Parts: sequence; structure tokens; C-alpha cells
Amino acid sequence: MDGLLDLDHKHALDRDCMTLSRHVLQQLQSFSADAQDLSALMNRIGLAAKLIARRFSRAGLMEDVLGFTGQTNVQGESVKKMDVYANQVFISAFEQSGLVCRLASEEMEKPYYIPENCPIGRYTLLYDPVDGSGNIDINLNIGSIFAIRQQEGMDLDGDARDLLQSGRKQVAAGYILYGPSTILVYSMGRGVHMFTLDPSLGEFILSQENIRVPDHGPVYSVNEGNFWQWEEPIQDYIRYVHRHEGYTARYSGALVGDFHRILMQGGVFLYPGTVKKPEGKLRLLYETAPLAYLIEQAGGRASTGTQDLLDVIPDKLHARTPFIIGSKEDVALVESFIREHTRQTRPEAIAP
Ligand code: AFP
Repeated sequence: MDGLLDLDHKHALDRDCMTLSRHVLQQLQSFSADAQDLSALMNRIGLAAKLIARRFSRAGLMEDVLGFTGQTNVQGESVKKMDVYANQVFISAFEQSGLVCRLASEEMEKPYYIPENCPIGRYTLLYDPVDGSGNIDINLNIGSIFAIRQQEGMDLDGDARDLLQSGRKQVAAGYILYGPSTILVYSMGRGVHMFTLDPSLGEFILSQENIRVPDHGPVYSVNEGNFWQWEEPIQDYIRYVHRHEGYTARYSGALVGDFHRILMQGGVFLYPGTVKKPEGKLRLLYETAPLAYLIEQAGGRASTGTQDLLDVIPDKLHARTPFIIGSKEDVALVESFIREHTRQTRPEAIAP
């Protein structure tokens, strides 16, 4: 027909119109109030991501952006100025949204409750505003991780006990990777989808749908500098991959980038517990559980080594878990070393 684009151009234009908010509504196949809320919620996540990406992209040219604040956070870690900025970005993006009732962050000991004079929503946003802070000052990949849970019951005394539930209670989860391009990967239980920020549009545009992690991959991603601290089965697994062809080590020191490589190419990421810290370093509610949600949606697995990660019920807001995540065959291989070690040392612990 006259005046219409040919199919190729039309598809390209349709794709440029597949924004985050529209994709959520398409995923939910609904225009209900709930669907609109989730669509608006993901849009706010996209806004926060754009604000953080903008700051990162000019960090080296601006005063007072890089470096440390001199403070220590609830994790006992030195706080970077970008940690504080990014944490506030999410609060500012959601405070007037009417979508959330509180925000729980790696950077805040207690959740931030939306003030009385702001519209209160039914969701809780849990997030790690800057994952991989160690990479900020050297311009290497950094990420933000988020999870969305529905408010359940009343949180009367503000201790957020209702958040201490398994990762299977997550309504949605995802991450932003600030790399050569800024991408946003998310799932709401209907597959894993990737959006790429088009700076010329200021929009996250759909770049890959229904991502599936390969059943096996060559990459194992772990900080081998901790080898001497690990329990024996993890050391045995590392010796195995050292002695067998077909494995390659990749580790950036930033979970989101290392995870994204595993999601796209297959393999396994490990942050095991150590003899001194059996629970490991990574935090459950806003780091390991959101990524576990994604990897299961992509056909992979996430484990503590002895339990499915999504079944772990935290005892506190900033609980940590050992973390093994990636292709199901590679996660199973790591678990097999743990099971074999248990069989030899504590046979009574092995279920019949
Ligand atoms: P920072 O945010 O302090 O850089 O820590 C990053 C992180 O939480 C996670 O992104 C990495 O996978 C992990 O720690 C790296 O920890 P190690 O430096 O102990 O390997």
C-alpha cells in the first residue's frame, strides 16, 4: 500500500518501539492495574539505570564522583561516593512513584520506608545499587542488581521480617550492566529478556528475548586467590578443571559482569564459603537470589552447594550465602564434589 514502510524497515521501527514498559505489558498480556504497576515499576528501574549510567560515563570529568566517602556500610565495607549516589538514585526514582512501600539496599542497614506524605505502593524494591564498586575508579564493568517482592502482611515495627522469605517469593528480578553499552536484563517469570540503552533515544530497547543459558560452558569464574581458604571439595573441583581440557577461567571482580558472561556463554560462577566465613561474601536478598531467579528462568541452576539457592530462607536482611550459579551441568559437577566429600566424611548426612 502507498505510504507504508517495507517490511524490513517496519520491523526495525517496531523493534525500536519495544521499550521496557511496553514489553512488560506484552509479557503479562494484560492492561490491568497490576500489570500497569509492574510496567511503571520497570520503567522507574530504567530511569534509575539511565541516571547512574550517565554519572558513570562522566565520572572521570566531574568533581567529587570517584573515590571513597570515608564511611563504612553495614557490610563493613568502605563506601564509594558512587555507592551513595546510586543508592539515592533508586530512592529518588521511587519515592513519588506510588509503586513501592519501602526500599531495601546493600547500602542501608534498615529498609527506607516511603514517607507518609508520599503515595505508598504494594511492592518492595531490594537492590544492590552498585555491584563491583572496586571497578568504579578503574573504569571496568559495574552493575546494579534488583529484585521486586510484593508486600505481605504488615511490617509494623519496621524490621521488615516479612522480607525474610525464600527467593521464590520474588515477583521480578534483574540487573543493569554498565559496560561498553548499558544493558538491562530482567525476568518476571516468563523468560529472561535483555534491553540495550539507546543513548540517542534515551530508551532501553529490546535487544534479545527469551535468553537460554547453555547446558554446559567452558568458563569457570571464581577468585582463585581464595583457594587456600576453601573447603576441600571446592579445592578438588578447581584441581579437576585445572587438569581437564576445555575449561577457561574468567573473573572480573564484579558479579554482574561475570554472571552475564555465564548467562550468555554458559559455564559456572562460584563464590564459595570459606573455612572462616562458611556463608561466603555475597548477599542473598539483593545479589544471589535475584540472579538465581534469572538463571532458573534461563534454564540454568543456582545452589549454595547443598541446597537450591531459591529455597534458602534468610535469618536477617543482609544474610549471605555460598553461591554456585550457571549451566545446570556445570553446577551439578561442583555439587558432585561436595556430595562425594560428604559421603566420605559424613555418610549419615547423605539422604538415602
Ligand atoms: P565490591 O562491590 O566491594 O567491589 O565487591 C564486589 C562483589 O560484591 C561482587 O560483585 C564480586 O563478585 C565479589 O564481590 C568479588 O569479591 P572478591 O574481590 O573477594 O573476589
